[in-house]
Amino acid sequence: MSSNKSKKLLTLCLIYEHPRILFGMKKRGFGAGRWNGFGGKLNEGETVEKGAKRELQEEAGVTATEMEKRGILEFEFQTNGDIFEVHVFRVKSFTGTPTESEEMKPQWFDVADIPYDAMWPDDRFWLPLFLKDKKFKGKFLFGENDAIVEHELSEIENLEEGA
Ligand code: 6U4
Repeated sequence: MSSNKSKKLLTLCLIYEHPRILFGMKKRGFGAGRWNGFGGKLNEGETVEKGAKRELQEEAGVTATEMEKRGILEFEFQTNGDIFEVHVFRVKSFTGTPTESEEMKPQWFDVADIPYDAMWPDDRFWLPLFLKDKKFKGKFLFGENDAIVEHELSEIENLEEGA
């Protein structure tokens, strides 16, 4: 009967090679119709890094050869009580060519031309920090129509696992 739900861990990978950044148009499921990074849930027993790399491979068809954790974001949805902890990675190098998958249509964008209006509304808060190579931690509370009701965001020096 309790409406308490446990936090679900998700990954989010952004390939950023200044001045271009790769987003995928999500074709189905959670966040469909939005430009997003690549990522998703972890498989059982998988580390966060491994899960991030696997989802990038599955959704964009490329293999990360150098990646770094840049942020941890918590998203809470008032409408259904879902809480996600999203670990955000910067992919600095990769092999392969971004290829459309069943879930995502990849496209390069110039950092001066980021399609914020067609992205999750939190992205315009934290993506500028990501693009400046900062590490960050944040919390976003979403209400009706995925509008942000409350948020906090800070730059940090160290990202501890699971914190
Ligand atoms: P499956 O079961 O794999 O089809 P799906 O509905 O595709 O699940 P999921 O759960 O695999 O989605 O992954 C959701 C993705 O969306 C993750 O990479 C994290 C990302 N994401 C979730 N909320 C976000 C938000 N508010 N802002 C953002 N990315 C978000 O930029």
